[in-house]
Amino acid sequence: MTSKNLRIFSYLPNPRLFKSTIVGRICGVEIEIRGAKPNELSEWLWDFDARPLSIEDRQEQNSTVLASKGFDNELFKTSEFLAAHPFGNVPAAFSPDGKTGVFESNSIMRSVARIGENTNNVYGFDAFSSSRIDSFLDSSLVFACDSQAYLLSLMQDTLTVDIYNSVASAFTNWLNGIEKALSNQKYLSSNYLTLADVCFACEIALLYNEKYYQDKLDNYDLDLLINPKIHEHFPQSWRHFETLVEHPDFQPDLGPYLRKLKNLEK
Ligand SMILES: N[C@@H](CCC(=O)N[C@@H](CS)C(=O)NCC(=O)O)C(=O)O
Repeated sequence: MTSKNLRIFSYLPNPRLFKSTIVGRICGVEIEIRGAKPNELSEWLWDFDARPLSIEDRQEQNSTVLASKGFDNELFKTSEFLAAHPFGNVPAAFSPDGKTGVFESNSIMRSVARIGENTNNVYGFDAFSSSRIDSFLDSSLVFACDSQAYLLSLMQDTLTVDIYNSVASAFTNWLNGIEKALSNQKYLSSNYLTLADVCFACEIALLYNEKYYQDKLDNYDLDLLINPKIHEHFPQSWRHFETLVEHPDFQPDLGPYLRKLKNLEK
């Protein structure tokens, strides 16, 4: 039996949100999702009761904040939203009563595993195995910061060679660790599937968005980070990613998302 345990507001689709929906499937946690396409969120009230802005919402304007990361327009964030989410980002999760905000996609995913009572030890089985999973999540966030700067610069047409070099080096460092981990065991943190694998697959799916901007990279004579050489340099990491994408709990999110991106193939 499942019950709605968590509400998440986000732009859709969003691989950072998929971390939670995949773990929701594994752990039998039903998640209430609110949101719309990225360019529609400037017409939404950012609140626990997130919704398309009504005329009254617009007049009230109890809080309006200039967008900072990934949005060009003004966003309507209520003061309650900003109290629950001091960094003001999406995905933004809330406890069912709206009183507790949980932010950062890795932490939102952890909260889903905790609500689902850690089915199949997806978040480890003792203090050390759980902390080891956290270690993978933290090292993924280090890469994700560079990857976000890179993708936003492609979107906003502000890519520089420094940004590219920084993400390329972060990607190599991250995958070196992933490759090493997979040389010892079947999954990243252990011999069974954990949050570390979910995070890994979703961060790669997000990076696939660089494909939309291939022409801009061509202008600078730069390669896509996800290029055919990846298979040669990081064979186990890539096989692992491809196996995870086919997993029945991953496929409903990652399948359609990646199919759309792969249709861009020349
Ligand atoms: N590391 C964060 C990234 C979240 C994030 O930066 N979200 C951006 C969109 S890509 C956002 O909500 N920006 C709204 C703003 O800055 O006002 C996570 O994994 O949740």
